[in-house]
Amino acid sequence: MADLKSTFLDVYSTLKSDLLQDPSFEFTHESRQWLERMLDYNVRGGKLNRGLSVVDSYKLLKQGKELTDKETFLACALGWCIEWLQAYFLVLDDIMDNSVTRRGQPCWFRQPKVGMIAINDGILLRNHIHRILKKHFKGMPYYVDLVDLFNEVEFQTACGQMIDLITTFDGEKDLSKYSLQIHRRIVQYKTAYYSFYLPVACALLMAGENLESHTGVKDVLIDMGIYFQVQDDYLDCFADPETLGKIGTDIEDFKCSWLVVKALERCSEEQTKILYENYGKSEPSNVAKVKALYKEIDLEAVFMEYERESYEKLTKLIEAHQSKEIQAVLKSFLAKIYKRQK
Ligand code: GPP
Ligand code: MG
Ligand code: MG
Ligand code: MG
Repeated sequence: MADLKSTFLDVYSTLKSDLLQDPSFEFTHESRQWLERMLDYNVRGGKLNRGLSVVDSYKLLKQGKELTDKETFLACALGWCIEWLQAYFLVLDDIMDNSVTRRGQPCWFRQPKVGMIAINDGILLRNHIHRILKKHFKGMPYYVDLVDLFNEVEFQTACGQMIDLITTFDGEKDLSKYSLQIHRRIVQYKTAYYSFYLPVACALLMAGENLESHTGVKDVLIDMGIYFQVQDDYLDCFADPETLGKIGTDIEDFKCSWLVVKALERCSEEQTKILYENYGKSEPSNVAKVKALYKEIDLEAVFMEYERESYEKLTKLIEAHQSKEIQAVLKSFLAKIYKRQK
């Protein structure tokens, strides 16, 4: 495993150096330096779960057969395309959510001398995906499907992000419109497709499979992605920011978080009033009241129960699958996220 990670990181260096020498642009020393700093800051420092799982999944689909050096490189490069996509989303999401830290450091746009240049950096990160695909996959029979897949998933994510944002302020702040159904729709689109379906879809394409014949796999991955974002919502409020690497902003941002939906289900009339008065305000005293309320109605226990149930349900769905290879791919995903602390 340590070995795979170091191979994966070597591929990052290769891809980065290609991008810093991209013949379609005449780099100056300054612009090359900016780009290198921006990439190292935003692309390299995550958990790399999404990227590494492309390689893991591809190996499992190859039934444990030793990969050639070329196959390993390509699987890693595809994994990095997802990491680039993630970096692009996070740089922009942090501006939109007015976040403070990410991966244990200030959000990129909060760096002195960066500010709103971060928007253009996000656009560049997005373009890099297609520079990488073109350079390394252009001759492959699955190239068009790959480009189409990235475009499709990016579109779904941006639509999810749109509803995440517009539900927070639709003329006025109104908690009564928040429900589990709306939450599910938001997180399915903003998180599940790019975080769970995309890595497996990449591995399937590389293995020569047709994505249309794997819709059952897609459904399980989407459910797993929803569970993953519920964890993200939970951690936003209850995790130690030091461990999590980011400071939560969901309460301040009036987000349709799983926690607020569950709170609305469980609050007494009195407690609902407190929630309405304090949710979506940036003053620390308002945020503290919401957090105290969450503790009072024991949302931590509600989440633990949800987590247990989700694990059981997902395991059953996975075990119903005919192919042992696919089962192994899905189980390795679930094992990586179950009871995660960050
Ligand atoms: C996670 O939401 C969703 C994204 C990062 C997708 C962003 C999509 C764009 C098109 C920019 P989140 O805000 O809960 O994530 P986090 O808690 O990590 O900020
Ligand atoms: Mg967001
Ligand atoms: Mg965010
Ligand atoms: Mg979040």
